[in-house]
Amino acid sequence: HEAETHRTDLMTITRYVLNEQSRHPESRGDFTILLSHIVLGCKFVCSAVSKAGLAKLIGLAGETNVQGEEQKKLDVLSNEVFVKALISSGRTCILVSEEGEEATFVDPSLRGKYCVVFDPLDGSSNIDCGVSIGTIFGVYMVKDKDNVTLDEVLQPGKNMLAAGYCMYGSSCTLVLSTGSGVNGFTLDPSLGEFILTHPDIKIPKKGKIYSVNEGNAKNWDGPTTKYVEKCKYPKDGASPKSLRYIGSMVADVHRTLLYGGIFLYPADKKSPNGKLRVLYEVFPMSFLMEQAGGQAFTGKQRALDLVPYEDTSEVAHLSWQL
Ligand code: AHM
Ligand code: MG
Repeated sequence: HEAETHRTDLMTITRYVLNEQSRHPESRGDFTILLSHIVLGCKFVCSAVSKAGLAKLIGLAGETNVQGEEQKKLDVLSNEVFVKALISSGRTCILVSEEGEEATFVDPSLRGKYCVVFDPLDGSSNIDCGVSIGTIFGVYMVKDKDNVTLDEVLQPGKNMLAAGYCMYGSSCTLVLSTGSGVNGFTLDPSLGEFILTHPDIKIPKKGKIYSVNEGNAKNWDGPTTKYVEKCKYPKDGASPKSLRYIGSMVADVHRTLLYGGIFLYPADKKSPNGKLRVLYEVFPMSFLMEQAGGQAFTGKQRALDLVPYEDTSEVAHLSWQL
């Protein structure tokens, strides 16, 4: 049957978001435009990452090219591409990137109503060995774009309008939530389009996997140590859980979303607030987790209730409960 071998009705990410938008008659397509610029950034990074192994040969980020010129590192390059794409969308007013020391305030002539917080290339320790890495982003909306201050992005994660990540792995997958569930889109390289492949993602109710950097165990607190011990030596006769840890948050979270289980980066004696950054790591991922039916906690409270401080290096202990 032809329809089974060749899908002929392709739900692209743009078509999907336009459909969603048509349910809000007041919407004027601004989010669709913003998203198409985020998607452009993701496609660029995907292409650059897939060529990274050839860096020495063709002269890519972080290496010296054939002309002997030092190339920009992949994370710096990715950041520049995202910043330029977001500004040129004409729909943003503040950008906060993991790569930038300070927030970028968009020139009034190009200003729009969205604030975007993002980590353009997360999982830096995995870049040079070809392991999955990703981009993480979250979107806030301002009330008055002509009068913006940093306070617009120093809001709890529950005020985000949308969040997502793109994973550069065996395939390039973009997972997005605009506040009504979570959907996954996979890049078809021959079309250059993200196609809906994972509609309405829900995290499995039970999972057999825990995901944590156990190398930090000597610095953990009592409850964390006890929890992980229980994963390995369950008292109730259940089978022990499996450990999977990539060290790329996007990949570890993606697996957790699809297979279930728990991912955690607990606080420890060395980093009393944990390692992950609230604004562009914890919030977007917690937003997606909740939208997929899961939970995200700091150990003390719901992660999305945290209020970030002006210091954008603010971090939090994060865990997703089973
Ligand atoms: P990065 O922004 O320097 O890449 O660090 C963030 C990454 C996350 O993707 C991942 O969850 C974590 O660091 C892994 O840290 P560790 O290597 O300490 O386990
Ligand atoms: Mg990061």
